Amino acid sequence: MERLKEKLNKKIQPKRDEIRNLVKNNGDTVVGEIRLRQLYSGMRGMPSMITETSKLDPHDGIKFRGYSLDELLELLPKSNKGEQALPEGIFYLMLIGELPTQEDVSMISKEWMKRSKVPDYVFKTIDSFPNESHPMTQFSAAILALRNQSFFMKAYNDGVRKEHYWESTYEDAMNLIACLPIIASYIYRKLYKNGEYISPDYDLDWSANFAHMLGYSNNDFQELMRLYLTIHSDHEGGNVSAHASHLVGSALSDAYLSFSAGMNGLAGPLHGLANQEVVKWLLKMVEDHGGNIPTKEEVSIYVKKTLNEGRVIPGFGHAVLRKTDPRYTAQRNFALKNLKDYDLFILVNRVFEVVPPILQATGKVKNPWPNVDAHSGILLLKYGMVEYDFFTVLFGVSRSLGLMSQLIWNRAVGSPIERPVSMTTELVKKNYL
Ligand code: HAX
Repeated sequence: MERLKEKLNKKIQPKRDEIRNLVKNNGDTVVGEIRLRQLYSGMRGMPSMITETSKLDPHDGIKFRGYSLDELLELLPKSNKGEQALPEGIFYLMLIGELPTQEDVSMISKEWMKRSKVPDYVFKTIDSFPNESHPMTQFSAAILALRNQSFFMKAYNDGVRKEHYWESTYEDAMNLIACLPIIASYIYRKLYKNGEYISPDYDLDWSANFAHMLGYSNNDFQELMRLYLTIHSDHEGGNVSAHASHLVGSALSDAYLSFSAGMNGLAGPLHGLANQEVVKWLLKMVEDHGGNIPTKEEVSIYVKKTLNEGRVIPGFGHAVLRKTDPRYTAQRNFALKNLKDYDLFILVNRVFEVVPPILQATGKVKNPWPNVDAHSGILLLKYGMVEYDFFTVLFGVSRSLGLMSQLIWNRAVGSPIERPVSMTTELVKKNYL
């Protein structure tokens, strides 16, 4: 058994015992109450599942196994070619529950390199899509095609015992994560670079190799990729991509089915697709101002016009957060250091000053502050990646780290099939009013 799997193995039985005892001794403890309004408002605030990898606090933002993003960007091992934390490290933390050493992260980089073998039929699946198909459609379909290699599916068909489910799920999860940069970069090069593909460089870390296969080999872009793939990796269990992935996985669907489901949720404009929507919206604003960066007053008029058209301001608001997203701040810090004079960064800052009071004034928006998607796109544009309809795929590659850690743990502790109860309005009125 490889070292990471061995380490995980040692953590599993104590966790199973902990959960069994907790439920046995405290199973009737009430952990929340449900209001009628929550049934009609997307289950906001309802505690309904366990996710060990990370927890979102409305005011403190995301914590991964108890560590804030700021702390982790300091504490996680870095590449020897830069200052950014490596996403391999956050994966280790989410999976094992401890901070990794430099040796741990290089073990993961090597393991993913070793596992990054994408069968030909997956490329053929991608090739069969017309170029007009959104990159997320092609990404999700390619993940499904990859499913043919599922170790879990094979083990299940061979009658594996429940307590061993996690082992083949671990194999699938690691293989899937390893293959995603190849699949994503293949889609990118097919759509935008005349199908001129770039072979992996096996000496690089996961992010730098991904940047290299996309066709961006300069150090700054690789650093951006490390940051990007770290900060988008997980956002507890209730967001659409995590929840969709969890739900589908709970039926014992394998890692490929479960992750593809998550990606279909991420592809929605209120979730991960918001990163492309932000760029589209910003560029249209510039275009409408004759190619110039609009003034604060002009931004304000533009924002109000968007709202009057019955549209949302992309990149602002959140279902849980009630302050500026720390992932926004992490990207802002990167921009301040590396591209502070970039005109679109100046525009993003202007939008940040203008939008919150306008959203507050509507009297209905619960969180007027920017989320992760308000910032990510312009960083990529600055380094020459201008094909913004691809940006959600980058988000998806990163999200695999969280969703796959969650799935492995769900299998390890034997999480049951998810089956909440739905109501009818008639029943709500009859039984509760
Ligand atoms: N612009 C305009 N109106 C907004 C808004 C925004 N950015 N954010 C919320 N609202 C509106 C809602 O549409 C809702 O209006 P109605 O009552 O007329 O339906 C009202 O304010 C209350 O919404 P809320 O409770 O504050 O927000 P929700 O929890 O319902 O929704 C969303 C959270 C993120 C979906 C929402 O803020 C939004 O649509 N934001 C813009 C899209 C976006 O940036 N999405 C990415 C979110 C982060 C993420 O998942 N990244 O992947």
